[in-house]
Amino acid sequence: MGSVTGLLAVGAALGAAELAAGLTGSVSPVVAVGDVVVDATPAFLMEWAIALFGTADKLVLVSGIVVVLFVAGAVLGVLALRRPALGYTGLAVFAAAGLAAVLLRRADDPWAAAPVLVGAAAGALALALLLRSAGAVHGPGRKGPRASADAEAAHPQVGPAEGPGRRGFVLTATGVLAGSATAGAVGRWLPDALGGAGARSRLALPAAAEPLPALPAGTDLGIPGITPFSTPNADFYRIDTALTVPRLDSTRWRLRVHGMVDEPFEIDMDELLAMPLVEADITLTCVSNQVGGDLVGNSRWLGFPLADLLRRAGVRSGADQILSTSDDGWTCGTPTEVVMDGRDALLAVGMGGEPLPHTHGYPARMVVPGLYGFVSATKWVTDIELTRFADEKAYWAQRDWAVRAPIKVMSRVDVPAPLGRVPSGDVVLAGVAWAQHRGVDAVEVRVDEGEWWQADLAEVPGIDTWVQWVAEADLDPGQHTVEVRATDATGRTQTSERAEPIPDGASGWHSIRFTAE
Ligand SMILES: Nc1nc2c(c(=O)[nH]1)N[C@H]1C(S)=C(S)[C@@H](COP(=O)(O)O)O[C@H]1N2
Ligand SMILES: [Mo]
Repeated sequence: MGSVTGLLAVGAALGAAELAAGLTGSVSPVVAVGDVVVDATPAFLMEWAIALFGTADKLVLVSGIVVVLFVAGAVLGVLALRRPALGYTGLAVFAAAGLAAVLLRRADDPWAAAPVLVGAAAGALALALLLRSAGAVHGPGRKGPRASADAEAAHPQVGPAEGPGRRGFVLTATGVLAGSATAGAVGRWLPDALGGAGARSRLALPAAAEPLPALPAGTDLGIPGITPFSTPNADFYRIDTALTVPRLDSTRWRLRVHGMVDEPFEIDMDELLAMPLVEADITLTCVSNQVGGDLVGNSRWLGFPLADLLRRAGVRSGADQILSTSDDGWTCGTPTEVVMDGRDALLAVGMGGEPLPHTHGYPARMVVPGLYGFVSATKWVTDIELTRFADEKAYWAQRDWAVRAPIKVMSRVDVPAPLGRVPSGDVVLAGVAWAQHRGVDAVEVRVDEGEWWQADLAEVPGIDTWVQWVAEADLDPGQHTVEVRATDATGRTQTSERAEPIPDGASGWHSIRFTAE
């Protein structure tokens, strides 16, 4: 009964905290604790967790925290049955830890403490109610065997071990459980359901002041199994450190531009959407993408040129780093000169003809062609500070990743599929290659380490996207290996030298084995 009491008190605290977080639009304490754990975890442990759990690492962490809380709750509940003060003290200790975590992460949010305080109060209330009704069974007012017998006589359906006290406890427990589950569910669902004017579904994006022409015919070769030129939003890879997807309200969103500038300023979404927006086709790539990996995607982005935004603030000389920060506290350092050199670096609001999906940074993110995402593509961006690389280090730079990270020229075989089986004779080889903001000049393939020959390239709208390639080989039945390498427009050919993603991106040739039959 003690462990049930403890479990339910923890459940009540978590449910009420989620409800309060949903109502106030502030961070869930469990997520805040998770963020602090992630921040405090040494890089090697993080990499191990990511290697082990992949993109499920966040779910594993949040579940882990919840399990720890419940186990602690069960133990405290047993103790509380003897000494209630122990139960309340335990609750207070966890509340203090939660409070520390949310204040560490969200010192600027006036509501940050509310979920923890409401949760602690609900936990204490549940504990008091449950201890009282448990006390009716075990405590000083314990009913003797006679009372049970009486109860049995009055309510024959109640088993011999049951009594009015125990039934009271079961009723209280059921009530607490139902209340916490409802509070938790409503808290999670509330932000979306309430979703007023700032909800993603309500955001009407203006057309671009300078719309791009439609993609040239022939960007897609239409080969079965090849990566489509335009990645649908739903299939776009997602990489970030956020434990739960931030779901921002566009009417509350603000971007502050400050630091080494003449005129710091803030803009909101209405102002941003009233400015002349542009479109750009840009392929995004993650530095963690392995050779042959799929952490790369292409979209048509809608946004305001970052360079114009910075010009409005007036960048002071010496400010070589644009340090951007997301709503959830992630930071990113981008070379100022890259953003100012004329390329289509955007403060983006649209992706693939829609507002940015929540997973991809709604309501606004950065997109800079030619740089890996970790040094350029801040999602849920709320702060841009002009600073010096020598003065401030962004999130991944603090964890031994590169400070400057242009995307390496890379190519991938999509067709045939790895270890696939194809009819012998004329075999189609196809895939994609990228060298953003330089452009791909050539793609070569070779089979079974024979001579290299040139693949045909599809059309591209510019130098900031990937390109599809295709080649044909006449192959006898048997096992074959195909390798691919690209050359960018500066004449640099992809190196065969294998490098791991850390610190500045993987290198090496992609090869796959398949069988012709
Ligand atoms: N707020 C925030 N933005 C972020 C990140 C992050 O962890 N947090 N990760 C970056 C990295 S490493 C990459 S590769 C891109 C991925 O963008 P996508 O998830 O839209 O594909 O987002 C970048 N922007
Ligand atoms: Mo990334």
